[in-house]
Amino acid sequence: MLDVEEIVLREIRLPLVEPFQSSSGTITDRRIFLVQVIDKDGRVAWGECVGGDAPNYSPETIDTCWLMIRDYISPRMLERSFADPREVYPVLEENFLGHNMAKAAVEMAMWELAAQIEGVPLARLLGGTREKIGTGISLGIQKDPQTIAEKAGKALAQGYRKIKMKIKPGKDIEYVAAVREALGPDAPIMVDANSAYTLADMETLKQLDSFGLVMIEQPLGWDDVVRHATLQNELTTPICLDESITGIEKAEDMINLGSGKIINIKPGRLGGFSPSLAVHGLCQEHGIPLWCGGMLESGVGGAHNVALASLPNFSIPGDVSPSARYWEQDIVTPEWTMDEEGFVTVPLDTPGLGVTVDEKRIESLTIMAESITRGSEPLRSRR
Ligand code: OSB
Ligand code: MG
Repeated sequence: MLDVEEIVLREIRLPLVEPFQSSSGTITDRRIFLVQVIDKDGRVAWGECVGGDAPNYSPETIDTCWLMIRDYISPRMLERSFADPREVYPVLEENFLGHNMAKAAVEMAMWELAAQIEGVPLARLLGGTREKIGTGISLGIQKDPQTIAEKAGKALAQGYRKIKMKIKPGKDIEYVAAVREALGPDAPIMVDANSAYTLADMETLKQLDSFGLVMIEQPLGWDDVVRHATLQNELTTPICLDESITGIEKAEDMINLGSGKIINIKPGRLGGFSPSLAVHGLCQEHGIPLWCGGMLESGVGGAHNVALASLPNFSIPGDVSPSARYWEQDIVTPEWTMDEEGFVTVPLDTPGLGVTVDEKRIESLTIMAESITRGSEPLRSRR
């Protein structure tokens, strides 16, 4: 039985080892939002909310998530118990639109709590079958084509199995050409535009088609599936949707309209593990391959992503890079590592997350915290 007694929200800040630039902005310090779900027996399960500092990837931010978790999500977890983590998502969906990243942070912690109670690794509770997962890297926009080509070459030599580069108008064709030239014709490279183009950019987008990319991620509008279908008709390179796939119905639309051929699943964007599993099943039925995206998570969110990516239809290497690619020091032990072949090992020896969360370090890094229990008054009723 999942019987939650307290939910603790915490913000910590971790500087990235190098700033990360995409078409939507630059991140230097990641504001990391951790959620602790504590049950009546004192078990502690962790969630990480992937909301960003600004509403430039999705409409949510870390601050809107905080409000939603405190005032709308936590009360629903505290006022009842759950026999199964699959019951959590429907409760969060009832008369509660959007705010997927906020919902996901708690929903995923509830799955981890269930894994602890059942004494199984989270990966296995989710239905994962893999023992190791292929790893890719997402490289930010660099100052010139030579710099990105060097970084991509280094990543390939380190073993990464998929090299993704961010692009935006004006920093695209020459940059991709430089990377393709440096890495050779067979290297698995792809681009991610984070919604920076429109159909008016058709000429540029068609030029991208000539580089043998494994896919083009989210070239058009963040919630679009219609124009992406028009574009996919014009391209031979598969389109992969990220931002646009916010639920099972969007995935169905993509398949029915032909808006893309691959989906990047981020459980935060979808509202948690339950909707992610639903999209996984749908895509498996329709022969749509998946990979697990990343949101510059700490090792806590990384653990959730690794567990999900162990499911069978995650057949493309994910953006689940080792800790050292992001941080000087992660907040879990052991840190996430990658072998020379570009694989991360799925932890299967212990129940739950499979890594130990460094609570002492988190405590010392905490800049804001709030505890919610059954008696807590929501902000909206404070005077
Ligand atoms: O579009 O995949 C994206 C990071 C933040 C927000 C959006 C995206 C990303 C990344 C980084 O590409 C992936 C990672 O965590 O390594
Ligand atoms: Mg993306």
